[in-house]
Amino acid sequence: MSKELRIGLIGYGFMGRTHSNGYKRVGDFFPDLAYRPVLQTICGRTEENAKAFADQWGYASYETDWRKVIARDDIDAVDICTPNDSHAEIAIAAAEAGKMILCEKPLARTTEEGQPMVDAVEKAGVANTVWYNYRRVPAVTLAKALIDEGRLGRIFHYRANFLQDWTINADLPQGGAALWRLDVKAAGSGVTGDLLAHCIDTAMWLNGGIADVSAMTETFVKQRMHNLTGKVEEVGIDDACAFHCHFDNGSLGLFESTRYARGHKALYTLEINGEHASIRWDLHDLNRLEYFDHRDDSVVRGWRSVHITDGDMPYMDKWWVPGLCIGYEHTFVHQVADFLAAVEKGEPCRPTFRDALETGKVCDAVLASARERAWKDTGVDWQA
Ligand code: SOE
Repeated sequence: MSKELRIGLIGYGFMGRTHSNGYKRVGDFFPDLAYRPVLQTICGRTEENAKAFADQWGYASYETDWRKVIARDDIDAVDICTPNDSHAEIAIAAAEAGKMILCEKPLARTTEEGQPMVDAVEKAGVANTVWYNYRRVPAVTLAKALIDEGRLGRIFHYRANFLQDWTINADLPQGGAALWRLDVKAAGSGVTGDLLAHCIDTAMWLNGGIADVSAMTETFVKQRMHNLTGKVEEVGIDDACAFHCHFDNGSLGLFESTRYARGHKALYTLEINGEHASIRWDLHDLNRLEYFDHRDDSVVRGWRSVHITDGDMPYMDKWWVPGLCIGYEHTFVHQVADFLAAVEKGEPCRPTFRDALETGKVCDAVLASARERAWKDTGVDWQA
């Protein structure tokens, strides 16, 4: 008989839905876990919306003040899905109340804001994780295994892009419900904290720490109407960012992200070139991992497109039969499963708050480098 792990979800936007789906599905597909999430309460500021979300997703109750969620004795874990500017306050209060915490990425707007969050969870000794979900795409998880086995040999290059096009319209306002990602006060930064943070998390997981960076950013639309003030205000986020870097292992990195790449909705791609082999992956074709191995016989040497659906691939024994695909939403189910397994074993669920702080250090260095037009050391201390 599994034990209940009662969830208090704070925030009911896009991420509130992806996480809720993870909690709901996990028990059906990972039946051997010792813990079972219970959708205990959902919290949002607008009562009507919080109640509607609770009804739709099957939460037992709703709240309109996150402090009440944290004060409740019947909540074991707090899941933070609010805009970035409230992560720190909620996480620190939750840790002090002894709750486990699952926090949406990025951890915080800056390293300075994130450090007390790390201190709070470590002092309280509570389980914690940050939802960098792309680690849990089976093809990406497999890439990690292939790299760790040494199949690629020495790594020379790491390349990643995350391209979108949803903010090109100059009439799009900033701030408020769905558009807080355009408001620097709420988000902290633009594509750097929102999209490159994903690329940086995956990159350091696969290839180790990033030592220094040189970056450029651009804000293409400099003023937008602010939904909360009704006034036209300066835009403080970066619409596009490109940086290159050195990894601790001596390899070179090249990263680009923008929300102005017409035609690209969420194109996250990565490529790693090693001495023996290379790996490529693309979010739009997420069940495939491309692999080239120079050690193959020359007559058959070439890029292999491996369909990651067989039961011996990461996570895939839990899903369908070989040949049948899974999607974006499954990465959140995997993260919940890994979190529950980690709680059971008393082990950290990576990326922890501390791991996510290191990603934040790279983001801070990228933004500082762009601002000052100079190379910046990141100060990252990456723990494999
Ligand atoms: C932004 O559009 C966004 O929703 C990010 O916030 C997510 O983290 C990313 O996975 C998809 O794009």
